[in-house]
Amino acid sequence: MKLYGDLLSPFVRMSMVTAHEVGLGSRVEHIVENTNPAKVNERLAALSPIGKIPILETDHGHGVYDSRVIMEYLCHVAGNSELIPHDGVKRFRVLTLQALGQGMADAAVAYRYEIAARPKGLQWEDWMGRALARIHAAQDDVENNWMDSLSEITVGSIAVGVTLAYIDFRMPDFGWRNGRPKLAAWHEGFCKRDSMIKTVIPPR
Ligand SMILES: N[C@@H](CCC(=O)N[C@@H](CS)C(=O)NCC(=O)O)C(=O)O
Repeated sequence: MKLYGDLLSPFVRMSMVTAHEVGLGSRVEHIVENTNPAKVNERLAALSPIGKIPILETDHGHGVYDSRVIMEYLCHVAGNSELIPHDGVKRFRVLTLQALGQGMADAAVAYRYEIAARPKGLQWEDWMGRALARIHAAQDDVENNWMDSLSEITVGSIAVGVTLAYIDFRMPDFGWRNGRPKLAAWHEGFCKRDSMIKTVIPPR
């Protein structure tokens, strides 16, 4: 299997962390591929008309995307039913936590594009403010309502943990730990996991 993308993308890193957590780290070849939201990347476009990273190319040459589907695919290949439990109540709790972590990543990436990629005259202040508000609301929700679920390694805890690491890297002054001591303590431990150490964002 090949996984296309840059570990700087939280969605790519979530996929690679999942690969390591289910024991497939050595079977997934990571191929560094960058994207620009205003340009087509032909290599990625051949595997996905959407052209966003990550994309996983299976051993049969099929493209699997997006990160949510890749994470499930990896659990399926590994025969792992812990990261996405089968049981109804637990399953949808985990999948909702994953959506919460990925929604936070969507807002953080959108904010980043707005400040780093969009020409100054075209930036929209209210829209950027809304993205930041979404990130804060997601973090408050995790602190207040999801700490029990974070105690287990699932696609939900991976999505939240990797997104917070992305925010630390791209928005170091965001200060998300202020007023969120439980989340801060949990994240410190999460970042020490082997899967996080093996996927650390290369310096640039
Ligand atoms: N929902 C997608 C989001 C992926 C995504 O937004 N990837 C960004 C990088 S972080 C990307 O490829 N951007 C390039 C583009 O928008 O063309 C997923 O979960 O995989």
